[in-house]
Amino acid sequence: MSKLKKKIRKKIFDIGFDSVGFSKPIVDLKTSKKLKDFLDKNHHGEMKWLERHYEKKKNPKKVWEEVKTIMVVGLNYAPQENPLKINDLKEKANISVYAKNKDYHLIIKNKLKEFKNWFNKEFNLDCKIFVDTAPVMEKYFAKKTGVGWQGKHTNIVSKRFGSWLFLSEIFLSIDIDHDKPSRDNCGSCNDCITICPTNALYENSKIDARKCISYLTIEYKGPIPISLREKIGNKVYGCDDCLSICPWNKFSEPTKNKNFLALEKEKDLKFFLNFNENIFKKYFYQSPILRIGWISFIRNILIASGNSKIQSLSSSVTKYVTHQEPLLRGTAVWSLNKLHNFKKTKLYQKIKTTEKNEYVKFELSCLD
Ligand code: B12
Repeated sequence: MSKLKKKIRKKIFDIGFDSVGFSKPIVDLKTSKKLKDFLDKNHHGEMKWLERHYEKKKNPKKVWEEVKTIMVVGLNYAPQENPLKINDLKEKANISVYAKNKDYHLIIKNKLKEFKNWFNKEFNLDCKIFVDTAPVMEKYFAKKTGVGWQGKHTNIVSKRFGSWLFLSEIFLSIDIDHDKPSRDNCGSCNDCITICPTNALYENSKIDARKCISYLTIEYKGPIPISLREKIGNKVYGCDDCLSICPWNKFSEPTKNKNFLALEKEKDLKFFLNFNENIFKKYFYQSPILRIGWISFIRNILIASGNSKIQSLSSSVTKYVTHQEPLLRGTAVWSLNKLHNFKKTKLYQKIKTTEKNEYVKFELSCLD
């Protein structure tokens, strides 16, 4: 290993990253074809930005012309407890591990900036830093640099950190000897494919994002397909089932970064049903949940409330049946019908005759 590489690696670990690897900035033809196939099948759903990113993803030089080396850095965010336990707590709002504290983008960006400043001073060279939202094939390069292999859940798995690594990249304009790619260590295990409540995963490492609970509760803004609602259970933001079941997690240690540890115990669904938009914004200040907005969040809470079958939630859900936002009216109708026989109520008769919105009328007709 060159002295330069040693020095850079040391700095990365000093800053607090847990894993690092180096690669040439080339995406192989097979991978670009797979990405195209994913897009052609419309498996990205409403995430249209993935189409716009296509050319750049295929060719990192279109992201930064000077790039000669891509460094992938991983940060362990393993939780202290297996998140699968929370699936059974029907009265609780189940928030995915990565969203239980500050937005990881902010935490990682700060660390990457620290590296950038150091690199700039030390070598008088620029570098580019990316986390998540840029047109970079993060998982492909993570595999290529030996940070981990692409598990059947499509995410990167590492022998040391299991399925709990955030990924980010540093583009350098200098050549550094690259690392060997990781070997695939999933073997015959299909636990992640089997556990997925909505069958979003198929074959080896392929996903139809439109079925993924993470997509439905975070990225998708419309009415969640009725056929998938019960499968969402108590999940109100993201899903970790495919990661949590991964047997490689038994080697992982809970993250030492306190910004990634859950800030509090799971809250009751009732607590969030009483949130208005202002309270939502204050409560989720600095959380990734802020990004989906109050309407999507309450939509998710209404679905989880319906799935809870806890009748005492009915009064809190009922107020959304007359809300000005059609998405919330429609979802509340579904939710109330799960909680009790809504069709037998006077309220149902009333809104059945007064509702004008086509989507809400559709939800009402589905109760017939
Ligand atoms: C879009 C996106 C999503 C979408 C689509 C998910 C997906 N699997 O692509 C949705 C919203 C569903 C999502 C969900 C989640 N995401 Co996300 N997401 C992204 C994002 C922004 C782009 C990924 C992308 O380009 N997808 C498109 C597909 C085509 O990419 P791909 O999986 O690499 O596709 C390859 C495989 O299908 C492969 N392939 C095809 N056939 C075969 C066959 C074999 C044998 C193999 C090995 C491969 C293979 O070829 C394709 C092209 O290379 C990345 C960040 C980034 N910039 O990369 C984060 C990212 C992948 N997400 C991440 C996380 C943490 C999550 C969630 C866990 C969040 C949560 N708890 O809810 C879930 C996990 C769900 C899941 N099982 O994927 C992390 C994953 C970290 C890791 N260790 O890998 C990333 C890297 C963000 C980050 N910076 O850390 N995400």
